[in-house]
Amino acid sequence: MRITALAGGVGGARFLRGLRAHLNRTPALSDSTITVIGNTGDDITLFGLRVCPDLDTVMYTLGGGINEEQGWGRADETQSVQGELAAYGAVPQWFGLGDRDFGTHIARSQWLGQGLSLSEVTARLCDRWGLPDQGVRLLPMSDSPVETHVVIDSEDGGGDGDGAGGGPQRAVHFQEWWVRMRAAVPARKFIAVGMDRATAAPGVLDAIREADIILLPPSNPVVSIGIILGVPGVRDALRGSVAPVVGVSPLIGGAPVRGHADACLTAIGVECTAQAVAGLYADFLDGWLVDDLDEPGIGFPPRLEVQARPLWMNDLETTADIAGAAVDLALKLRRTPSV
Ligand code: FO1
Repeated sequence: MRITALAGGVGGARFLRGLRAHLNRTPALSDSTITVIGNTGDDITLFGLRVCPDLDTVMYTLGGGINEEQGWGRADETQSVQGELAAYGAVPQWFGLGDRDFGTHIARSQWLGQGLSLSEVTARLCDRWGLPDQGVRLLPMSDSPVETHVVIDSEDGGGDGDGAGGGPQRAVHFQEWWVRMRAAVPARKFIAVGMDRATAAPGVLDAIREADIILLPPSNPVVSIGIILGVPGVRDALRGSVAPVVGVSPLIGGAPVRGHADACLTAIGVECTAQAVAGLYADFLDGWLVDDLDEPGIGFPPRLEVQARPLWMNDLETTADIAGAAVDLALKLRRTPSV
């Protein structure tokens, strides 16, 4: 079976690892392939190197190299290079880059500099991590650079405003808002810089059109899934897909499982509920897994098949069960073509 998933960072990557585990333990599905369409809106250039956090998080998590307790970056890390950069006063120092992780960014930047596309570079990096052997293909959503920037009030986050609030605004890179400011200052708007010139990377639209089922892992609906949906053609392909689209709520009982999805949803004026997130996807979503804390019968878009089950991805086994429930719901929706 061909599965296509749109994924962001840590939550998405962990779900995908559980999905692979579920497929491997299910004989009828073990030869299934997974095509991941990865968010590149979090990408940032630091010290002359191109860093792709969401692509790397999926790659390291599936490849077994992830720093498990952080959910991002490499296991067994050291910070010698960052220490040297700090000694030279090279900035920024608020984004933690380990020595092993630098290897990925140097290789990526070298190959991009030689004219390879981000897709080609990502495929090379994933080869090392054995993703093809797992039947997993990781595609950047676009080969042209797209960066999420966040509009905040100038006086916030150490700006030069007059402190009176409602004054002038400024835009900061998503990573500065997410990491340095810990998303603690109100985001007034998210801008996907470069999206107006972006096209879907090779294979992205076909991966949606040719999928047997399409899954939305519990990634951030605004700055991960939402950015991928902004790539020309992606949303239309999802709307027109024969394959059922099943998502997993990133919110449990009205709170994000991790990260700052609540701050992101507030910024776009959307309630922090499983219902409201389903509403963001209502034009293409067929099925939606919510936690038992969220009442499946109330406030969801009509015709959406909602199922409640525990959604805490505590360990690989539990995550495989959640992924299995999403696959089973999609297979059920495949059998009952919408009238
Ligand atoms: N997140 C942090 O909270 N602090 C960091 O210093 C940090 C460094 C970092 C380096 C490489 C990488 O791939 C991810 C990193 N992240 C860090 C996580 C990153 O901000 C998020 O994973 C995504 O961009 C949002 O999903």
